[in-house]
Amino acid sequence: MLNNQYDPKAIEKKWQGIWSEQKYFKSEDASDKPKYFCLEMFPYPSGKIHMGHVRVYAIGDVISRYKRLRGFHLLHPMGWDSFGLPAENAAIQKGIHPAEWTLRNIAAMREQLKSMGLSYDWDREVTTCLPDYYRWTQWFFIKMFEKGLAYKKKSSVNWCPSCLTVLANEQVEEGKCWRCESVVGQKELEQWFFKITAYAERLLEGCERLTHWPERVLTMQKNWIGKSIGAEIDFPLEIEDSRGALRVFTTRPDTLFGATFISIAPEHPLAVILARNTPQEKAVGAFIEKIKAQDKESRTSELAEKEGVFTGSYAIHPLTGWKIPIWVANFVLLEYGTGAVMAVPAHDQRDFEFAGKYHLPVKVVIQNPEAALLSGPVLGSTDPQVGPMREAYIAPGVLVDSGPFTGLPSEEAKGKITERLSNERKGKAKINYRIRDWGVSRQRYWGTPIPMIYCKDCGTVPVPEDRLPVILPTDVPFTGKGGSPLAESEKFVRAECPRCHQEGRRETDTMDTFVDSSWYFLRYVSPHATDRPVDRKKGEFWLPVDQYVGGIEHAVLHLLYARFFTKVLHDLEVISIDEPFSSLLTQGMVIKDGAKMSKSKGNVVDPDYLIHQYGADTSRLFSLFAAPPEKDLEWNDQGVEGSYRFLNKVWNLYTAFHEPFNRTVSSPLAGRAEGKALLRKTHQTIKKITEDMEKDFHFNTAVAALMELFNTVADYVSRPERVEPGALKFTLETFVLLLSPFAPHIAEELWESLGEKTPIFDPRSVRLWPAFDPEELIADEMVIVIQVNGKLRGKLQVPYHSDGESIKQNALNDPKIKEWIQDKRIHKVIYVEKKLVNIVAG
Ligand code: ANZ
Ligand code: ZN
Repeated sequence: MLNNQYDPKAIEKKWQGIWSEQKYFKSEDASDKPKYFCLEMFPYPSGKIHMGHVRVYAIGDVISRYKRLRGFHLLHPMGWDSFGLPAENAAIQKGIHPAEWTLRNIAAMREQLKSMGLSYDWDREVTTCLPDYYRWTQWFFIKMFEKGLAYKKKSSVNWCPSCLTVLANEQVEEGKCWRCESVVGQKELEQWFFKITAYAERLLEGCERLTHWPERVLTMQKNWIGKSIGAEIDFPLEIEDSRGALRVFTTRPDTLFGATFISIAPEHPLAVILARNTPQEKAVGAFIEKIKAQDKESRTSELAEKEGVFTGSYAIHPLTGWKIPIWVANFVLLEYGTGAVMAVPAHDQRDFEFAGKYHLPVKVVIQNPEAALLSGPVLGSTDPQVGPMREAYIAPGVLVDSGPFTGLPSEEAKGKITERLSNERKGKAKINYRIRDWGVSRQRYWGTPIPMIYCKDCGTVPVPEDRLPVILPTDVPFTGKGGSPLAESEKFVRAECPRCHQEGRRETDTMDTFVDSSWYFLRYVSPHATDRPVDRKKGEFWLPVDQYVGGIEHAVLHLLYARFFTKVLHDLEVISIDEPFSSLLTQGMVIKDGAKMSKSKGNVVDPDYLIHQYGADTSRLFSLFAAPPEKDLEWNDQGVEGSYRFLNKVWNLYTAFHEPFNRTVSSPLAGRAEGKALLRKTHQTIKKITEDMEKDFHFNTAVAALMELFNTVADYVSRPERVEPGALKFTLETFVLLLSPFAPHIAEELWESLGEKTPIFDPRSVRLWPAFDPEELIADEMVIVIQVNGKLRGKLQVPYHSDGESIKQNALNDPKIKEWIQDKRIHKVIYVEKKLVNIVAG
């Protein structure tokens, strides 16, 4: 018997209790059913879930529950991305130890997630800050070190003066720290790097196989990897006691004859040397100092003012022998290509602006064959103005003024010129990648310690496997000042060299938290394995992740790093897959009053309040109904009220009508037209929702279809005398099953009220998702249009399965049609299947 009043609190508590006590969502590592690994990006344990979490976890839960009902064997786990800055900041500000702060937050958030009724296998929980997990993060680090994929080098790093830490390029947004928004500076440090560049080509190739990833994400990944096909060209130097050459990288060797100067990066080692003993020496020194103080992002942005200074020296053009001035320019990066560029102002916009500013010559070497001739002053001209060109001509075209290559199409000339340079040993074809190695050192406490020991005789020695994990010490003061906090712990720093046993020093940097999250999804496969990170056999059963759900903000970094790790671990034979996520869904943000919900904007809605006030089912239903998953969700109080009202109406209808179902149900289920129409609507809804779920997860239209079906039922039962119990029972059962992935608690309760003994999500129940009967989708009758000489003259209602001949006869015998054709000869009667009859008469 159902209560008269919908009481989400009571129902949700009851079903969450049953699910967890009877371990409905525990995943065994084998099954006859096909497996399905559904995963949402795990949260950082900040202390409280927010609406963004509600949204992403509701999406993942609907997919998981739907797949369960479709007969899949699910893995749906949850964990905590629990190393990171906020814990340490809390330690500095509030004096709580990061471990305590983090574990307390995890406990609170676990309860919140449980109150949403998410179908997780909580026995597989993974927590990256615990030694049983980070021990394997350290193990991977050592394996990568042994393979030459982890190495140390001195490099200029982004330094946040407020967080006092190194930031990865990706953590710098418009020159500011991604977390605290302080302006980022530069600092030289010895740093650990992962050689992701060694995997650039495979990461790029892999994109082709990711056919179930959003195009937008793939484009961002490809751009980040940034493959450029071109050439390296040597420009001999014209300075005393140097017979060397300045090497440039270009993607446009076809424009070689238009190179009128060379630009090098301010950090380029030749910058100072070239200026030495020239009148430019002082100016170059000052310029370099000025640029070094700026951060790279803003310096090289397209909008940044192009600036530079002449070095006082020249290089020789490799094919024409011309003398070409060498400049230092702010937009040239040392880390990319060779750190030097042959400037072709006529065909490169940055060079064009630079030439305009410093009155450098512009020489056109590519003409658009379809347009008026471009003209710019030629090299050596006394008129240094940029001429009639308003911007660089960057499109392909035909070569002019290019010696023996004049007249060639530019695409063809790229190869020809490269070939010639190559033959003369003045250059060669070259592929460059924009992606840089991944700097993983952090001068922070709350992260995975890097398991390395420095010995004055043996050098850099990894901690032996059987001595892992290197445990984070607890005797570290949190002042928020200075370098690595671990360096403050004497006990930690002093360590015996594993090779020669004399005293050495431990590495005191910890790893970027992106390292932790680069393999957590693999750990869910065998979360308790103590002798290996991932059980390979179990991995073969569960991997890859079939569906990954998370925010678009992770489109580049997390996803790229996770793909990189997967490939490395594949090569180490830890796992057999080499792409981690078969299908990716990137959900939109939750917006309120036109801005992303955030504490700083003061526009947050607390999920606790929502769940307390309306229940988990309403919260889930609202967040799934309000927008398609990949679009932003605009918060709206009425929407929540609406979802709540809907569930109340559903409840009330079932309370009123669960009586008749106890009667035996006859077959066929319906004899009357109304009953047949109800069954038809039910089958159509099954079809619609199944398609929405299968295709791009259109949960919002699926919920809309459910609401429509509900209205049809409500209308049907409004006149009890016409209700046929069979038809109603079928529809009410179906409706509950269709509702169950979205609002699982109320669905279980209603299912029980229908007299069902096995709960919907009981793993022992057989496949439950309803199937539609194609026959039932069809109406009994159909309407056929009758035309006479192509003009609409009447309509015919006939049984759906009528044959063409009898329809034609019916049309000819129709009294209205008879009037139109009475004095005419019938030439032809055409029947268009299930649509129309056309009578040709005259
Ligand atoms: C001559 C040229 C002529 C270029 C032309 C472009 C157009 P992507 O596609 O990003 O690889 N370049 C090379 N190294 C650079 C560096 N370290 N810093 C800044 N710019 C650099 O771009 C390659 C092009 O960017 C190269 O081709 C070079 O300019 C410039 F009509 O060479 B080009
Ligand atoms: Zn040693």
